[in-house]
Amino acid sequence: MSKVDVLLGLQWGDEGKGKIVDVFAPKYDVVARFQGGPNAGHTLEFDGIKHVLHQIPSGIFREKTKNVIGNGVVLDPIVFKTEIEKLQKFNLNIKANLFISKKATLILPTHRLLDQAYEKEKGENKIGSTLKGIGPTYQDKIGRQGLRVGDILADNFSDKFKKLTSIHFNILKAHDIQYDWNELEKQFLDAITFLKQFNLIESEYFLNNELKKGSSILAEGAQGSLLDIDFGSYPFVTSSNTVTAGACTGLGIAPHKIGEVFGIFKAYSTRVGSGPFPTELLDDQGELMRKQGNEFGSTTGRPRRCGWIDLPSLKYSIMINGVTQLLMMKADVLNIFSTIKVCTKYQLKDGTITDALPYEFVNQKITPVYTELKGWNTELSGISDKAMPFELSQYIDFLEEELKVPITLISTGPDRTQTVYRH
Ligand code: 2SA
Ligand code: MG
Repeated sequence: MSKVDVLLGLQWGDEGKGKIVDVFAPKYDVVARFQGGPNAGHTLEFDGIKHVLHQIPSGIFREKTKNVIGNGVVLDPIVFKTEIEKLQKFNLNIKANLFISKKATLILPTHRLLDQAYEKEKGENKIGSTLKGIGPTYQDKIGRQGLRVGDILADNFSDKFKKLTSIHFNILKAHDIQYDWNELEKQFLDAITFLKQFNLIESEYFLNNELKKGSSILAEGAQGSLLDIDFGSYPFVTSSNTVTAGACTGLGIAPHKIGEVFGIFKAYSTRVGSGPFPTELLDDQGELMRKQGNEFGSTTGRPRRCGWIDLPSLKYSIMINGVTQLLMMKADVLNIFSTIKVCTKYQLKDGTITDALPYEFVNQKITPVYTELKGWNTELSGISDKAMPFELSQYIDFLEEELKVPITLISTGPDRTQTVYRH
């Protein structure tokens, strides 16, 4: 029997998962999403065109790849419809290649309104959510009152929809949120009709049958490990398990069927939304990194916070995920820096030096302890493993030594072709 490889981000998201899934996709028969929803923005670039996918797995551009939206995902039918319509001009065989779990939870327009209301209520302490309704939808799932994709096929769907939205309206009464329900409801019901033409399936059977047939499956993570609901910097996290274990529950795959775990990280760090970020650069260098790396949210356009690489948090992610191979993205963004800093340890408020993440991570100021390395200060386009600038090799060796996992791929630009394989 074949196995499910997992590919996920080890930082706060936007590590470049979209590009890598696209590069890896030809090796896999199936690409599956196991958590998150339209809060994700996976950017793929090829043939000079940039594509941003929110809910559809990144294997959709490959003719022979089957794509699965798993039970762990929260699906917004309205966003889904828009996304499919945008893809129509590329003549992809979407209807044949896309499969959606009946057990995936539906995002209703009222979930988006609730997301807004809760963020507003939190004021200064807001999570900085993407306002896509992610938190409120997972709340309803866990609260056992959510609506699922499979429900749209039943006769009583509109009753269920009315019942849940009336619960939401009661909560919204206490908040000052403006909306035009007639319009939102119409959009939603149109999108539900649209959704019905796709393959709505028991995806756990589908995936396990594919494994029995010997198909190779890639589980594609969204957001990042440090945004995991259990292990991230709670409460500044997303509302799902973004780590490897989430692929088991989000797809119905047994733990021993997990194969390689690819951990993606950027050669530096970024974060969108609120929450702790020990190595954040609030100066010109941070600004330079943002500009150089074009660090703006692909879902919301928000500027991303930028800083140096953070090894204590990477080690933590590697541990929780069981990472077997590391993939380093956006090395080219550091071309312009003559010195590159690596945070190897944290200094806590009481002076303790540690490379572990303390429980109090969220509530105390952490001072990074840096090791400085010389930058390569040269263009990386067209380089190969054999002809890598010396300082870049040194940077990679240093990271491998610290992280104890091989770095098998370096990305030096957004295009499929700007990829260097190692080992
Ligand atoms: P949510 O909307 O409830 O999941 O927000 C909770 C926190 O999770 C963060 N989050 C993200 N961080 C990075 N990238 C994400 N996706 C988009 C992208 C973000 C964008 O790929 O660029 O366009 O702004 C993502 N999704 C959620 C979020 O910032 C909150 O801190
Ligand atoms: Mg992203």
